[in-house]
Amino acid sequence: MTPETARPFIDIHAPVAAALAAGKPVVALESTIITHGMPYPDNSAMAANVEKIISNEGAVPATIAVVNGRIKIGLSDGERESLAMTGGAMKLSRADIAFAVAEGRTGGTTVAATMIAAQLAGIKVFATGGIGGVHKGAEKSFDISADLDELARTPVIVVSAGAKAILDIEKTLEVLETRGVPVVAYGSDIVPAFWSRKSPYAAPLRLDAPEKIARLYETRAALGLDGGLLVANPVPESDEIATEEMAGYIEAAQKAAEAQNISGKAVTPFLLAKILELTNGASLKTNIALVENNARLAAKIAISLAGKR
Ligand code: PSU
Ligand code: MN
Repeated sequence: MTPETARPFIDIHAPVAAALAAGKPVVALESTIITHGMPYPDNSAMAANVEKIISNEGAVPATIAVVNGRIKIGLSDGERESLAMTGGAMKLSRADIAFAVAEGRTGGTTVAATMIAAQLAGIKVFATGGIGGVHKGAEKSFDISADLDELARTPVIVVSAGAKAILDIEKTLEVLETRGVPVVAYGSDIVPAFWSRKSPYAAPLRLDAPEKIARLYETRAALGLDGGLLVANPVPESDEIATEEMAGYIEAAQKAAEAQNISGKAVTPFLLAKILELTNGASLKTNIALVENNARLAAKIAISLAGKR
């Protein structure tokens, strides 16, 4: 798909189209976190709130999804609410976004599919919670998220709280390095672990200002280096759950997944739901806080990039 041939399949929400035409800052948001990552109505409130945060920062939010076969770049309040309520939405990555379009289906876009759609629309910055990565036990299951390959090929800045701690963070970092993806910890020497501010791993790169992240992105483009940039933004201290505390919940969730033979696309949503249950909702509160924190930083990066032209 090139932007030209993709155009007939894409609907750009009016405020997003206006911002893009004027060179104003736009921040893309994913929707698997809405359809598969959080329960209703928390997902709906989170999605609306994150958009508001981006607007308040001075950028234009564009929540991306596939609705009845249309690639939506930005949703109206009503479209966003009905997506949050949809029971049967697909989980769309690079492998199945075209299927959903061709078959007129509805789905939430993962980090990978959201990057693809953002790139088609000309959006350079994208905020999420945590990226997919190398699952624990991947040496047996081969379960490695398509998000990693997408980061290697599609030039979009992805602002995350690191890789979800349900993953093998060390192997995830190794794959990102092999595939040439810069991993930049924001204001930290340590890679964050989603619900916790710290993992056991040193940050491959560190930057302390949104302008510096924008400059790194432009420098990579100028050097002809393909692919995206992963920003790992630690969750605010007041919202974190300590690494040691999370470890127990993660292990229990993993055991439950094994016992119930959960595999493939179902693994991440299952683990997130299980952890929510085990933490009595505390993990969800943290998840929402970190997405909001990432939206704020993504808006600042987009503003810096827009100011450069
Ligand atoms: N971050 C969250 N919740 C989520 C996800 C990310 O806070 O539900 C989603 C993202 O869309 C990510 C996907 O791309 O999980 C990864 O799924 P998989 O491991 O199957 O590639
Ligand atoms: Mn997977």
